[in-house]
Amino acid sequence: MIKRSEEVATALAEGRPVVALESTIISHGLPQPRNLEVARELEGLVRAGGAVPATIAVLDGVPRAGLTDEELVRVATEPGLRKLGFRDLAPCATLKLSGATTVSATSFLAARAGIRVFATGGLGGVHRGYTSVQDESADIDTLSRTRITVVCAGVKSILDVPATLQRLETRQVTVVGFRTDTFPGFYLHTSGEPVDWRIESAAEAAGIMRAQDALGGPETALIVANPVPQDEQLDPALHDRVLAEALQAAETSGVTGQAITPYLLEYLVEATQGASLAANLAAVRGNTRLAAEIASSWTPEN
Ligand code: PSU
Ligand code: MN
Repeated sequence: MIKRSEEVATALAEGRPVVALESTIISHGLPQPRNLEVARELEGLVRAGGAVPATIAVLDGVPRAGLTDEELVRVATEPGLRKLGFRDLAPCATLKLSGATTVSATSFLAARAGIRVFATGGLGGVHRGYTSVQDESADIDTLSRTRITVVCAGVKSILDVPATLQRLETRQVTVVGFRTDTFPGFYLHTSGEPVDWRIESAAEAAGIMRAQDALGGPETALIVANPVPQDEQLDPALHDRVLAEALQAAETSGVTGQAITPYLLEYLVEATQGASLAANLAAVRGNTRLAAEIASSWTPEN
């Protein structure tokens, strides 16, 4: 059902490191035409880190792990590409449609394809105003039942961060800070919320993955929370001001459901004249490099 590219299949068969990359960030999270450059750049960063990139998406009903450049172009430019969570995979396959995969669908497909490490920007989570709209990203549910390591800069700061951390605790998802004692804030170096565990190296992340397997129990994820460097973060005052505006604008225009995350991200890019985009990209780049390092530490031969 999942089509692995030859390069990805060979690397996995030979026990060489592979890093999964998601496609929603490309199709729905970043503006065109920059998104295609970024998609290519991220694959290059994985290679530079000694691993094989496996960008994941569904094309003409076929879930794929590892895309050709032509397929990457489709993900970045095809109009009307769907945004797919795990629950959307079966209908998309049956109707032979194409879509970009979120953290939830990417984690599921990566694990099924035999890939253990995945890099993204910021996870989905509990939205502000949860008590009235009950919008909690399916990312959390999938991570509570999928054996995958996700390297991210925390959860998107458009969310209710403390509520999201609480949900991750309830759902038994392991969260560690990479060289930090506080949970990163996506565009911001820190969200100010404490994180219970701190690690200093990719080798320690790989050690935790082995311990997860040795312990058994529910097949939960490991979140490696890697902050955007302080000097590349979005100015916190600008962030807070523009985010308040964005949330207000979303409410006024009645945007909800799947559309809310892309709406807010795009609003921030425009209102900060690209500064939020720069911080987002810095975060994703750092996560991709670290994911390649973790994948390299984790493979059996190392
Ligand atoms: N990280 C980014 N940009 C994004 C996303 C993550 O830097 O666009 C995407 C991921 O695919 C994540 C999704 O799974 O946003 C969450 O969407 P929702 O809140 O609708 O579950
Ligand atoms: Mn949602």
